[in-house]
Amino acid sequence: MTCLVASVLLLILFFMCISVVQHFDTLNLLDSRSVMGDLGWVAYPKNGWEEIGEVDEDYAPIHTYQVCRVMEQNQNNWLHTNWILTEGAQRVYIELKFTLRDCNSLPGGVGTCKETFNMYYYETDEEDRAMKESRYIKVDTIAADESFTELDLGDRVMKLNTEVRDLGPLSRKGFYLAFQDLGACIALVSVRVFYKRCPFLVKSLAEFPDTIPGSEASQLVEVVGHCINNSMPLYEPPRMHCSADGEWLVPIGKCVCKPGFEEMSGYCQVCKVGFYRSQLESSACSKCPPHSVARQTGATSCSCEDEYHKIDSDPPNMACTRPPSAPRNAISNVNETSVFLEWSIPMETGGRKDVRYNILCSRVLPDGRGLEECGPNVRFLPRRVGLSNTSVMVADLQSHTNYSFLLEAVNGVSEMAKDYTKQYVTLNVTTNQAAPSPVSVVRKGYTGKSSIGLSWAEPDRPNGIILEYEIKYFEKEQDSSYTIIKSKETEMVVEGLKASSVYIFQVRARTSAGYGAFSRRFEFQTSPYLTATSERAQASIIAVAITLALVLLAVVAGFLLSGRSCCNHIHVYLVRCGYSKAKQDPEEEKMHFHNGHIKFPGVRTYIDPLTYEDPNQAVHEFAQEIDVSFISIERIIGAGEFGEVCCGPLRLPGKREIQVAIKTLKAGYTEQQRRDFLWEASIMGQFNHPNIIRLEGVVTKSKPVMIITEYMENGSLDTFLKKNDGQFTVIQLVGMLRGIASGMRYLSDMGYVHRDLAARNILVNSNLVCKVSDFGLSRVLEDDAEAAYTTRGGKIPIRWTAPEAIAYRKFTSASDVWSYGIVMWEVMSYGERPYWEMSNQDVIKAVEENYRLPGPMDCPEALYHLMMDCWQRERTNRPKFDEIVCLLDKLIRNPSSLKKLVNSSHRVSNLLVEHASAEGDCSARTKSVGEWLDSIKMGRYTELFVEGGYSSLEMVTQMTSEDLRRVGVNLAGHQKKIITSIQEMRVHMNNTNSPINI
Ligand code: ACK
Repeated sequence: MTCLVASVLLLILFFMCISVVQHFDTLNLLDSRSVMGDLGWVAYPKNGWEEIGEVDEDYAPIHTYQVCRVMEQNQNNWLHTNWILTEGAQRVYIELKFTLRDCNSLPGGVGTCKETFNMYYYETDEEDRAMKESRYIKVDTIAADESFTELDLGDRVMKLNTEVRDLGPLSRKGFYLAFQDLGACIALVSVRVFYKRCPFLVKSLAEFPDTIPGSEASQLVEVVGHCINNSMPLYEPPRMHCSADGEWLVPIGKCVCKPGFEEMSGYCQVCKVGFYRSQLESSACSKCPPHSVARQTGATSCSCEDEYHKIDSDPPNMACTRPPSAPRNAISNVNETSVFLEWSIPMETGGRKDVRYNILCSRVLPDGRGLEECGPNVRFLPRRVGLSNTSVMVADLQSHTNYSFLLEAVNGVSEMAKDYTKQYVTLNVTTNQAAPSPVSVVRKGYTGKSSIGLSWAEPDRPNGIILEYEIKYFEKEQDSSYTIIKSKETEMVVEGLKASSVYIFQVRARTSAGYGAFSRRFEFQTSPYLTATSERAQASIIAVAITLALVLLAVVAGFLLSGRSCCNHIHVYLVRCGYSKAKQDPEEEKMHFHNGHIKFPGVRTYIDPLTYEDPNQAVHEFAQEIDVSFISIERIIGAGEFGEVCCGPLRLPGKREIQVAIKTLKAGYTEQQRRDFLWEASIMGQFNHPNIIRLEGVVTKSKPVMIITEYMENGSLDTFLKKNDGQFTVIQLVGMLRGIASGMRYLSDMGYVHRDLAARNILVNSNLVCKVSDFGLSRVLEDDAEAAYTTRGGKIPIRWTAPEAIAYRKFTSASDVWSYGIVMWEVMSYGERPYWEMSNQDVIKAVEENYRLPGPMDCPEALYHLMMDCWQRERTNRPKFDEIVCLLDKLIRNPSSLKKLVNSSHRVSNLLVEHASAEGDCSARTKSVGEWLDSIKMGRYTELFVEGGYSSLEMVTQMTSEDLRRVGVNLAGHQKKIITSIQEMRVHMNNTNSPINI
């Protein structure tokens, strides 16, 4: 026995030379090797475990406990540690290093020899040296991976075992460990007790404190970060999740420097004098734009120099501006009593694009007696003030009259420039043809309760052939609203008047020279009685009223029968208000209705660059021109549609150097190709969101033309996933999906429909942040009638596109949600091609027949349910992007909800699954009786079912054939079809314990 003990000791000395590597994430609660004095552990009975007092080569004590009573019966030797404080950890790890003797190699044979020992623990809030074994709970039986023999001792071959066990959830202040030997030959060389911790971290300007993981191995502890000095949260407070392994996972949100500060080397530095930073979204302080200054550090905006101004809606990076100079080259063109005025834009626009023109019209009084402002009868087309074009038509002037027109240019800051003398250009004009002279007398004819007959004589000087008369009338003292009717004759009956009321009438004649002046006013009163003539008129009014009432009734009836919802009522109301276009024109609908409600002014909306006549203007409205000398191209990273995609540093003066991606337009392009290329920049430049690729600017003033965007180190998502197949945790994948959904929520809130959402169009940066990119395709689809089948890639992205968008180009945020479902599938299958090698035609057909992609391998059921919801045929049933973000957040917060994987029957690799969608998750909707009957083409019985009291599917599943007959399903074929479906539902409910969902 002494020999055995000695050999064990030899081995121990050898082990002491092996240094212990400690992970920085772990914190020791006990390390028997680092205790300098006596360990003070208690052995019972005394002749069981014994401590071997040795020192290593540095004379540090080695605490080794050994026991080797293998030849004796009934061994029960206990070794208790001291009280170990948990320091708040709920789960601790115990690392044991020990050697164990192989029983077979013992000289006397196996005997009672054991090759295992037991580890126990006892939790307590205070020190308790009573050591009652009954209080101890067993952690595990520890066996050696390798035991040593006599031979090993001879060869000095080391067979040190290391075993780690974890303990939790712990809830007391401390605990004891105990080792029970039942007759083995063991040397316990070291015991280390530690816990894991997510270490203090600064990420995206947010500090996350040391965090102890939760007690469950799968639990993530959400920690809200604290923004560092002079920074603040962007959109939402930054969050990280501490895993049981002491790792920080799934960063959400971030901090950014406050306005007036910029990020430099992980800190927020104040903007220098002459620089400013106004928006949280912009990254660095910018130099004050022309004609503005920042005299203090930390400026959030720059103030304008004297005589220069800005209006609230001017972007912060816009120069300060001045009012414009006068219009130039004004000319007039007289046509009878109309004048067409035309001019050129002012020499000096004041640095603004919002130059508008106002016209002041004056009539020169006869004999040069001065000027008189043109009255309200003169018409200006399109209008008199706020003209954006450089021409106007002035009509209904008097003939043979001198006029003076003042043309004035104004812009957004004209009102603010109080001291500025307005600059005009004057045009003098003489009309050249005489209009008829005024009608001198108007007579009253027969008069009824609601009508008055009028007659008049031709003007004294018609000055040509009279084409028609205009009769203007209004109720006396109500001249703010009047009516004009026309007549070719010199008499007419004015109808629809009030009884016993006084009306004012005026008449004027029109010839090819224009209108003459109105006659003076004539007052006539309607009668209080019904006359024969007016009775006729009344009768016809009643007839019209009845007809109108009938038409209205028919409309309302049709409306109710068609079962429209209250939303359609809103539409009728809008039609009446003159918004009928909103319904007819899908684009208009987009403008007026946003997410089901009217979009209010002030909510930022995406502006279609098409609304700009000049595409160049659109580009420069939304994208900053960058001087090519600030860019260095370092290498080519890919091939884009219009030319190579490169990367390199961008060094803007006064700004930190950043790495950018550079899309180039290849030489020999047509004007159309240049426009199409820059189109993307006009769109991208309008967005500002952490999950949308950021546009830095454009180079259009030199060749090649370039679009500069932020650089995404990991390239496009599909390639990235294929390269890293199986490398990410589910939580990391969900984090990526959450980012994409958040970007899409922003786009849909802006009213922008992407139309080509796919993993290949998502870019990934070094922090695994995913950003939506590729804003080029949408226009092509919009304009090109053939585009459903010929987009720039040759085909519409059929596999990613919702059926209604393929069938009739109904592209909406809901069709983007369908594509998002496909992206989810791509992500969860690490970049697999949707529908594999199926042809596009087969894909269209399968989707049409309600087949859907099966769940990817190892895909959490909750995610697959969400995908299936995105693929609802009825687009209004698909979730909205904000619901998707909300759901993904929920899953991230509660990762155990991701544990249940998709049932293998939903993962058939060569078959698609029939669409029956989510069971029991928060996004699933319970199918209604009507929807179920529709799905089996028995929709005609919906009303009978509901009237018969079967209003839910739960009730329907209780139905018998007799019940069916009772509600009124009499045809045997129909009964059979419905009963079969009910039986299927019963099976489904028994299997899933959940209601029937669609
Ligand atoms: O998959 P990739 O490496 O990522 O190859 C394509 C290629 O250019 C053609 O589009 C890559 N690419 C495009 N934009 C960027 C960007 N902003 N950062 C990094 N790579 C980009 C894309």
